[in-house]
Amino acid sequence: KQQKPCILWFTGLSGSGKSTVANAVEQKLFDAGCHSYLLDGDNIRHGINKGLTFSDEDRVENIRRIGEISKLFVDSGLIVLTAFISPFQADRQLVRELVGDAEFLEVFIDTPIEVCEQRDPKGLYQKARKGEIKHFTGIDSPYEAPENPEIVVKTAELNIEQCAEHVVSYLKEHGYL
Ligand code: GGZ
Repeated sequence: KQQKPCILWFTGLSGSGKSTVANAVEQKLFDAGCHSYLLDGDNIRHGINKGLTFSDEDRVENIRRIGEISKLFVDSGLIVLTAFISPFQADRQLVRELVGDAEFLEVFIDTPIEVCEQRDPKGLYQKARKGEIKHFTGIDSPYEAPENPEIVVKTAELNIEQCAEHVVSYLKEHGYL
């Protein structure tokens, strides 16, 4: 199966649907016979990045390391999916420069914060509002939306299947699949 290695760099607020859409895209890639790898909080923040906090400084380091790891996987021929808030434009830009513009596809999971807060799957927004969690993205820590993302996904308007199909269509139309 032909595939052009690249990174699908998902970015968006907590509860925006990054992991959900990334998982659905990965399933579609698998069904199409592609080799891919998904990096997310479960295999990164609990593993190699254990010990990093949610301070601005540690978020920068979190994303830097994820960028380096992603590059290794891309070099090995995989389609890499990453699902991190990655709140800072400058850090995402650094990863883009590291892996190369043609290999870096920024996927903005564009879900309004009101919707994310309504979903609140882990009750984190509620805790952040009460001040029980500090530096929570969108509440008392910034999120810088992408200025020129390759792909925009509106999870409040489309279902998961439609969101995943939108991403896969981009890959097909631009010669990655
Ligand atoms: C944002 C936090 C925080 C704070 C814990 N701010 O919805 P989740 O739970 O499963 O995903 C969020 C995850 C964010 O980790 P990332 O590595 O993606 O962040 S970053 O890219 O900014 O480094 C959330 C949980 O961790 N979480 N505390 N203060 N999200």
